[in-house]
Amino acid sequence: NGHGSVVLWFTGLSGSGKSTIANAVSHELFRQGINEYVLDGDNVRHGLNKDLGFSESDRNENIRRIGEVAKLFVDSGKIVTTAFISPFRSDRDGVRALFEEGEFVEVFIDCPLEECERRDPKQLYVKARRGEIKDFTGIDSPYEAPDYPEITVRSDQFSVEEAVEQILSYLREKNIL
Ligand code: GGZ
Repeated sequence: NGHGSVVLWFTGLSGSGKSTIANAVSHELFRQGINEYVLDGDNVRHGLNKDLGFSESDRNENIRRIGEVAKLFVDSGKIVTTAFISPFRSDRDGVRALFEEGEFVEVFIDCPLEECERRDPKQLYVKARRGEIKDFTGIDSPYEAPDYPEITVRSDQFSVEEAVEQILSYLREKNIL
């Protein structure tokens, strides 16, 4: 398998489509016989990071650990996709600094808050607006959009299939695939 090893580091609001697009990219890479893995809330926040909540310091630690795990996967030769809000620029830049040039591909899943709130698949925004969940990203906790992401996906304007194609064409262009 002559592919490069990189981390596709997704960042974006809750409900922006990170997990959906990450899993669709994963499915397509797997179909192409590529050695890949997805880290997301389901396999990380329920296990390795189950001691962490959503305070700023817990999010810092969540992202720091995920960055270190992603680094291990990249060292093992995989393409790893991560799907976490990762709201703080300094945390994402700290992860970027663990990697060689070109190994860290920041993928901004850009979707306006109003659209994420309209989708609200888990009714979390409704609860956050009512004050039933506190420190909710975009409501009473900040989201710092990346200044120079390698890829920006406007998930409110393009389909999941188009988003996957946008990401795969970047990987082909950079000779990662
Ligand atoms: C943001 C929260 C919160 C708060 C629970 N703020 O849409 P989801 O449900 O499935 O994804 C969100 C997920 C965010 O976890 P991350 O590990 O990605 O966050 S971070 O990178 O900031 O550490 C949401 C749910 O957990 N959730 N409470 N207060 N999202």
